[in-house]
Amino acid sequence: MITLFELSQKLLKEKSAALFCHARPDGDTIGSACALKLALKVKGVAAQVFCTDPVPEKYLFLEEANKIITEYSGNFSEFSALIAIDNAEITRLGDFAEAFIKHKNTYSIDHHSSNTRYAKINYVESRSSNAENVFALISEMGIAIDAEMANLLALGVMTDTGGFRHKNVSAQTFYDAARLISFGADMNNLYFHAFTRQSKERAKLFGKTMTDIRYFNGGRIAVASVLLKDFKNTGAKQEETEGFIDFVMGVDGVEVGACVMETDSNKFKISLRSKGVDVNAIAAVFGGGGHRLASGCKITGDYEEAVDRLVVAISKYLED
Ligand SMILES: [Mn+2]
Repeated sequence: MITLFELSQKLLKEKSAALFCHARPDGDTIGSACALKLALKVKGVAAQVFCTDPVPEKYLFLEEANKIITEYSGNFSEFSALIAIDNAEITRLGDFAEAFIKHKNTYSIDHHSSNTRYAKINYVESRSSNAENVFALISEMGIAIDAEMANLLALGVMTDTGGFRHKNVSAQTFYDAARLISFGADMNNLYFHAFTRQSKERAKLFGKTMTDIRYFNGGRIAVASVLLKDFKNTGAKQEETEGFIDFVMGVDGVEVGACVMETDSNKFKISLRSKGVDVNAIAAVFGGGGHRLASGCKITGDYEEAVDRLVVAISKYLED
């Protein structure tokens, strides 16, 4: 693999760069792509950030997030380099994947150990967030980190660690976060926008959903359901159910949690979480998958039947 120093020297020789976030963009891909764009501009490398999907409303408080381009008719040959940011696989680039494959000078800067090395130049370093890789890269380029860059990078660190709560948090995470604060990152404001603030519609849906959590197997399995009528009654959007499952997992005694979301009439998208049981195997029963402690699947049919099938499948994996 290319070293950070070699990567920094190569990038500084580029004339222009198109940076790509991944599909359904999160704070890490947005923050690290926008920060690198600003850094490259300081060194005279013209740069633009692209994303196949729209930026979630909650990140639009950051000026740079508003400048991310989602519709583009060009073929990117006018850019000397294409850089994928936080994309473990080429398919994550969505509509831009084809142009990326065709371009002769491509980079991938990522922190997923599963990265498939689809670019010509791959810099993959396993850190808690990709923002930490970009932070190290910008520092290596000899660029002074300003408050705007620090904020963008801190957003990445914060969101990919679930607000410094996930298992991926290390001393290095806090060390990088501390330095970003010293460069002007406003952690309180970032946290508020990334995790606290919500629409009235979402607050209403959240309250209703948690009031009606259903428990099975003596409370070891919890099922939170969000049906089409709940979206209609509250006015909340499907993407606003993010974080629901995490709340369910905090309930005492719950070992496996499921969030059953009706996406279309009698079509359910299930998110599964566990404190030990292999929910990847449970999701596989329904043709889904993911990780051992977090996975997902889809079930079609009557709601009660869907919950029934799901609970039966989970019960088989619960140890006595
Ligand atoms: Mn990431």
